[in-house]
Amino acid sequence: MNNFTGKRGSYEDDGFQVIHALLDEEQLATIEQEVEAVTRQERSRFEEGDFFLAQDTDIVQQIEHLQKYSPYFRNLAINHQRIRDLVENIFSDHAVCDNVSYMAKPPRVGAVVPWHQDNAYYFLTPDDALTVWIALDDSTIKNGCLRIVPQSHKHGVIEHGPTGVRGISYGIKKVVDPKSEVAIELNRGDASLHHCNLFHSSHPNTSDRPRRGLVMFFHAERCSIDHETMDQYQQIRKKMIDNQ
Ligand SMILES: O=C(O)CCC(=O)C(=O)O
Repeated sequence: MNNFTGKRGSYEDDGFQVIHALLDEEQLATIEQEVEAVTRQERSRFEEGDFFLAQDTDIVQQIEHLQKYSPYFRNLAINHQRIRDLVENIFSDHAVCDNVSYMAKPPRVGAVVPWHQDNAYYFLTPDDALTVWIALDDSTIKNGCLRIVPQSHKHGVIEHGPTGVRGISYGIKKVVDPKSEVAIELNRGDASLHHCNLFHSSHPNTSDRPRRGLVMFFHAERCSIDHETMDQYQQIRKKMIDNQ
């Protein structure tokens, strides 16, 4: 495993890119308050598969579709000019935000995220879609930073299957060679962008420090969704959630 600290990556060639200081302290503090406000909402408000506590704790580990539960995140998904400019510059098109999620790894209890490609969840053609992963804490190898395989976005979506992991229920079936992966260490406020076909994962948090990320998924307006495959996946997903 290589440590990519200090290397920014090239979105087009490597399938990822690091953006230093995307958000300032004021914006980060507001995001923290707004995530906190969503976590205080009645649990019954959350749709199935949108809200997960860390196993055997009452600590929030993951919230999907924050934009459904908060006007603040609805607005962030549409109107954050710096994020929008970054993404639309890559797409050369209007960007549509499908999901704003919160992915936390609490100290010592944060779980593994198995290797996956995001387009195995979104079914977009062409594959002009990406994730903006924003660090709310310094994100390091010890606390479970994102790991990626550079250039793995170039060969489409490969076969996925159930992982048994809550939240990231679908993962790449083939074994990923650990020598091909790099860890993306970020400071609080930095972000990484990754292409929707890039292999990525993360390890559990073995440290005493939290590792929280705000994760925004965008697609170019010219994309269309393969609804038939999406419906098949939704049925598999429902079974996976019911079995957990
Ligand atoms: O936060 C993580 O560890 C994984 C995030 C992820 O899967 C994603 O950004 O698509």
